Amino acid sequence: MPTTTAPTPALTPAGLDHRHGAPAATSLRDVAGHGPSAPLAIENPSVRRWVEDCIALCQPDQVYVCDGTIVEREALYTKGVAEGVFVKLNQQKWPGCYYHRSNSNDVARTEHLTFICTPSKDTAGPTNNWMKDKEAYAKLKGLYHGCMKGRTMYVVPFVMGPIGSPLAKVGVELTDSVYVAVNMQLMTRMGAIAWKELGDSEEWTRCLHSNGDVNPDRRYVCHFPLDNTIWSFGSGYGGNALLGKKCLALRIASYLGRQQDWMAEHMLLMNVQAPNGERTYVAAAFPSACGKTNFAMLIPPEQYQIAGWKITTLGDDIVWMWVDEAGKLRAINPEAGYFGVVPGTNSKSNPNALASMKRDTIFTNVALVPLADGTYDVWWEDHDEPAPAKAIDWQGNEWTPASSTKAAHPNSRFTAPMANNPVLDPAADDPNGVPVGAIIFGGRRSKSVPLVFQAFNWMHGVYLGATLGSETTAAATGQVGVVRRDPMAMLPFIGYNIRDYLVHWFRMRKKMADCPRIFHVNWFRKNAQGKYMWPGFGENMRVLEWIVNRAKGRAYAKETLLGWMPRMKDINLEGLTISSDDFHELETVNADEFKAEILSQEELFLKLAGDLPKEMVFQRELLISRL
Ligand code: GTP
Ligand code: SPV
Ligand code: MN
Repeated sequence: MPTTTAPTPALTPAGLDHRHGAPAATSLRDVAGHGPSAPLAIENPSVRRWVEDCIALCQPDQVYVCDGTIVEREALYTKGVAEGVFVKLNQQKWPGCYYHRSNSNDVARTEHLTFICTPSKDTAGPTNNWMKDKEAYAKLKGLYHGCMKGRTMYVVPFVMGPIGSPLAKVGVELTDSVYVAVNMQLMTRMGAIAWKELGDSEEWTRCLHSNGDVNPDRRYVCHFPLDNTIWSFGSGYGGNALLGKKCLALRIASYLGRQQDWMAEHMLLMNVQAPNGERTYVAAAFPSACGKTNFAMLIPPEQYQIAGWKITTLGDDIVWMWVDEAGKLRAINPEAGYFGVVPGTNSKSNPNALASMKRDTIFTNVALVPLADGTYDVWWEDHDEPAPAKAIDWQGNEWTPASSTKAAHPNSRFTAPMANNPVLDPAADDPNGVPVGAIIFGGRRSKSVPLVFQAFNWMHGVYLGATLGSETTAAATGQVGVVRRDPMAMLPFIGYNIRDYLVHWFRMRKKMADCPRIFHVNWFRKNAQGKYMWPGFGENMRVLEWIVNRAKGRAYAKETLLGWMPRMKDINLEGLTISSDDFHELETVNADEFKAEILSQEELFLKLAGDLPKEMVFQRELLISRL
């Protein structure tokens, strides 16, 4: 386990500047790849053997081993443009930026086609789709057989986690998608650096991906946690295809973390710096499309800026945490880029996200806007600029402001290197990570759930996380807007039995000398008119200030049946036009509504049936007795 050191002070972490300085090791000719029988430039014997096996199975025409250089990236874009995978955007307005439109049947994660594959169903548990590992291998081998004929296989070595971190993990993804190869270069520490990190080790994640024929009837995202292996077929989209992200850094990593006493969580990681220079690192778990990227890049209201408050970002989607020798919980962000929701992003809602996507970014499934000079611009709903007179929508159809459909898909995304973020935290690339001062859980709840409250203690906090409810979003296919239980915002990402996952959370407390305080937030409560009652975004700073002060043992809170809650005067509302009636409505806990809430938690309890950790039963009893 790493030792505790101060964060490194460099603002642009070494190796993360994707624009300059990378050695030009690749020529344009090389990116065309080599015939499959040519000797592979891979030194690690276990990787070489596995790649050879996959070549024999998938039968690509060409094999290309990625080195991660900027020259290579340009060559991959050039190839992608020639193949119609990418459209180069107007380079004056969007330097280094490209556009991609995925198949319209392939625009979000497909949770019903995502499997945990193990010998026994109990390892996967009641919340995952399960396939027997042998059956899954046999079924997918049939699909992979010859699937890369006429295509190039890209060999993508990558590291999840800052180089040199004891938690850093190497993966190798084989893919027939040039889009995936370039995305992996933006999202991970990709290329030669991964071979160096790996050395001769046989401990690395085997990631095999093919777009196949992008047919939802032949689409599988299969995880083999016992074999450190991921096989994904038939989808080119985000979490289904960029296998370092949800598949490795959450599903496989959560399984490894349970065995090795660390945690992989669907969380953002940020630093809150107070006017006196005091730093508090905050990790927050919100389900997909519920505000992690926005919160991680929060711009404090002007009065906070003047007073000297600063927010800096370490990560926006995934956090790995462990307990150091001093008994403190520490965290790193395993990723090196952002794969963020685009619609709704503008200079008011999230200027830092907007700045992050100004250059060297891939836009997926937004609207494409042809310009008079033959070049292209992009547009999306709630853009700063008004809608263009004419655009091509995410399905490839002509779109005008009069169209009744959306120009950009609600789950359209940008891929940007995190080095682009103007408020990137200096410790974002520190292998020793940062100490976690507070953990926040939050969902999208239009009713019942108050703005903020604090758990009584760790055990209660784990219960709050475990029973987290949220209305579903466009980030996964299926119905949008229905409340589902999403424990720790990890329902789609726990790589093993949820019973063991919850026990792991409870037990982690015993390793810590002192533990982070745990909070629950809801930015999405609506009034009777259906309007959000809380302004959200930058104004969330006001709630964050209270959280930080509580975590440091400074702010007041009253005891309620849900937990510790601020009174109106405990939150700085100066400059906000929120009446005391509105604030009380926002923080109201209605006992009858909470009875219904407890009943709806049964959905989760029933799934866990006889396997419910006893801490969960007791916390539930305590809550009921407080009602
Ligand atoms: P994933 O990348 O899917 O994991 O999503 P995420 O959790 O990073 O969510 P993101 O920050 O991209 O926000 C998703 C949507 O929530 C966007 O449409 C935002 O405009 C909206 N949103 C984010 N923060 C707030 C907030 O404080 N209040 C309101 N009302 N909406 C918000
Ligand atoms: C999410 O859905 O939580 C995402 C996007 O962060 S994806 O990488 O597609 O899973
Ligand atoms: Mn996410």
